[in-house]
Amino acid sequence: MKTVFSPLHAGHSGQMELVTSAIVPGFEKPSRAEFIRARVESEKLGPIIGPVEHDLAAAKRVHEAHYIDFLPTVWPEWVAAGFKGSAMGFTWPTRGLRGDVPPKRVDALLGYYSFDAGATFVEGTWAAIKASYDVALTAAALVKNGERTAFALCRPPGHHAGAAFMGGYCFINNAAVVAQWFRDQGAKRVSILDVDYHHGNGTQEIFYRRGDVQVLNLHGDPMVEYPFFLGHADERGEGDGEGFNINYPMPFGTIWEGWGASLEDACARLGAYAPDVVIVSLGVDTFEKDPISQFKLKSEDYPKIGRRIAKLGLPTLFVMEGGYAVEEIGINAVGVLTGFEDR
Ligand code: OKS
Ligand code: ZN
Repeated sequence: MKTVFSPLHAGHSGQMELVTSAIVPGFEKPSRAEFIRARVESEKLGPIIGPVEHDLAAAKRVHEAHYIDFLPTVWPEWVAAGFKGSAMGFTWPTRGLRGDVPPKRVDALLGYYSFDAGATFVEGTWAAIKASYDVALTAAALVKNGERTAFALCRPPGHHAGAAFMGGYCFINNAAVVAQWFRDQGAKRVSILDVDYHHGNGTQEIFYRRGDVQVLNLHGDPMVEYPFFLGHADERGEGDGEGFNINYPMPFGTIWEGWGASLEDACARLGAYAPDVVIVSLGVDTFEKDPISQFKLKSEDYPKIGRRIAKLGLPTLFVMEGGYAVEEIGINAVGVLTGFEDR
């Protein structure tokens, strides 16, 4: 299969993030994408091609226009205001505060447009966000034009980004963008299968009231795991979307036995939905050695994921999300893809 990749991701580097009790160097770092790209090459997965540039119209089909227009202004405004370091919010409009009046300072707007301080900007961040979006759309076009599958090696990731907010290393929701793009290109139904360790709260929010995009999410139980405030099993969609959002929260320590059973159920529901195309939000932070996650999948498990998805027999686009054990991230991510190709 073809991989779409842009070197512009590398400018999103050196950003800090807020975690429990500290501000630390971001786990979401350039070496992640470089290890994956190197493994795509060494495994001879197929050609690696650059992205075609797109305007932001496809992003504005799933995100609010004012949010998308805000993103490229962040770093220039941050610098103009005399701020240094990583640009991140520090005040959030939670319950009891006004979420409908955007303030006029960039540091305040960063809080207004986010749910945590995990999506932080440095000088090259906007260029990386835009390149990641272009990578996803370019890979989507390969599948639309008849390839059975393609790999969008996106960085930064996207699944925590909602219609009007960023968070959890995510700015533009690449998987949601391409799902909508396939609909706009004539697909009747699209399924998004999110196998990242974390719940894809942004993807769920974007499609929650829609029956034309099925969203299936396998993840750590939000009672005890980030993003904490969405991803429970009783969230099944609303209105036209009733029954088309399916969550599989799982406990810390989950191994292949339990995880694979959830995947089996998700694939059965996906097959019954009979979408025209499947988008896999491909996170490999389910890995036993992942530094920020609590599942215990082994490298030998990742090809099984790919094989099960391939058995659906549907056009499938893989969109990279999380995974922070950089030494093994390429083995695990490309393991899913070679498993899909059954080799
Ligand atoms: C705290 C961020 C906590 C975890 C973010 C998880 C990102 C991820 N600053 N999502 O799939 O991998
Ligand atoms: Zn994750």
